[in-house]
Amino acid sequence: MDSKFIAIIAVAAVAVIGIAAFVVLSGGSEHKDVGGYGLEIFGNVDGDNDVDSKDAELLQKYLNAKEKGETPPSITLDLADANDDGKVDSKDVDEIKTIASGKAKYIHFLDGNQQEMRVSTDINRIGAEYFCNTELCMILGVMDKVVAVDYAPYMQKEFYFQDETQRANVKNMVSMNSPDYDMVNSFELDVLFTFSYDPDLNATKQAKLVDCDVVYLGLYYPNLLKAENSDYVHGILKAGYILGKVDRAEAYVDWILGQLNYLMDKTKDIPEADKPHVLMTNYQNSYLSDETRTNMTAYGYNDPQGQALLVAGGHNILQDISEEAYKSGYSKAVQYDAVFNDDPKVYADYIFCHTVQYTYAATEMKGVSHGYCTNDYSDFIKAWNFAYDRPLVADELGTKDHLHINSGDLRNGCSGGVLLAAYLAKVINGDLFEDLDPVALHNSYVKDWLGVSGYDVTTQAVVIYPSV
Ligand SMILES: [Ca+2]
Ligand SMILES: [Ca+2]
Repeated sequence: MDSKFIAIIAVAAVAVIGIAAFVVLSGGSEHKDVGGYGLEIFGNVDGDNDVDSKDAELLQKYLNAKEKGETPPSITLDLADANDDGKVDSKDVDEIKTIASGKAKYIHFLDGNQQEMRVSTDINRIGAEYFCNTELCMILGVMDKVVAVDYAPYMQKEFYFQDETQRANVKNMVSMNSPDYDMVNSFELDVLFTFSYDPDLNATKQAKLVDCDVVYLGLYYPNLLKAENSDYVHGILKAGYILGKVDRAEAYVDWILGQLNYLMDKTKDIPEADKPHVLMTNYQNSYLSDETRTNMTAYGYNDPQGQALLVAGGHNILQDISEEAYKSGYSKAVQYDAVFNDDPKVYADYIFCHTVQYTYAATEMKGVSHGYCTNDYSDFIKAWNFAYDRPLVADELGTKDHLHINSGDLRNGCSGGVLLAAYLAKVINGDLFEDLDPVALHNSYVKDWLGVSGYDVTTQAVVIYPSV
């Protein structure tokens, strides 16, 4: 069995892949209790997912009890020093009130790598890396402050920068995997939202970029199965506090969690034996796209693609090939005959092929043109035909419409895998999801959350083939 696996280096996967996210409802001023716990912003002493008056009241009670020598209420003491002066006292109560009112000058928090940061909220020039951070800036309504993006979103600037003047002026940071620091410094950023989770790379960026806070939010880890406590949701909320858009961030998180609950409510009772068997893979650098290759990527339990499948009510066939491979890491390379064989326990009813065109490493992968700036499906159709014609694939699936080629946007945007899960659910469990229209959901994400009006993914984007 060992020979069937080739370890995939996580960093390489990040460079090629990325993450996604979604949403709805214009964010009003209503304060949402988004549920969940563990938001790592200093001042969140009650340990839920916000910094609000309840935290101030709780810390005041704690201080009062300490002063009187009484037993204080339980608080998250590690996050109590809201003003970052090294002490926990009444000034932190005041600071919590200031944060809750949206007037804090700094936000003190742990980033997506658990590193302590204190970031100025005086932000006028934003740099955003990759699709997830760029889309988050759209969602939070701060796109007018984004002055620079890296290669991948820059190549899609017709979509991401709807304002023509801004589109003409936005700077291309090119590869933020190996940045040109002199160039990036010339853009005079106040904050850079990084995509890479490499703490060394992020530390180098912080050291080399002048007067710029380098913030790794952690959007790469949506954890769809426990989304409310994920780095992804916490990253959105942290950005809300940093950018003064808490209500909007909470509304978006509320939408994400609502969509996931809707999907999982319908799929949670499907008996394991009745779940469609699915290979979650990618098209490029694979047996499916290259006659010289014998291996394919299989995404497992920890990857958003594997999690989207579980939300959609599917059974991941990597689990049948190797439980250990399924549970460890994010993906494994498997030999084609580990999937396509006579073993009755290992079979695929469906195959979904993720694609990436513009990478974080600032390269373009040819032959899979897709996304929000093209409606030409010819690459996807060609890929679909090629993959289906590879030996054993047709025998495995039996029907060609059980093979799908899907856009990287479904994973690498800011929908946290929700859109991907919705498309998957419609395809593999359509009888359970007669009332689900993933295209309408996707259009809602674009219009109500990204804020792009007059756009229809059906006619203006390349998302998934065959269409759903
Ligand atoms: Ca709180
Ligand atoms: Ca303090």
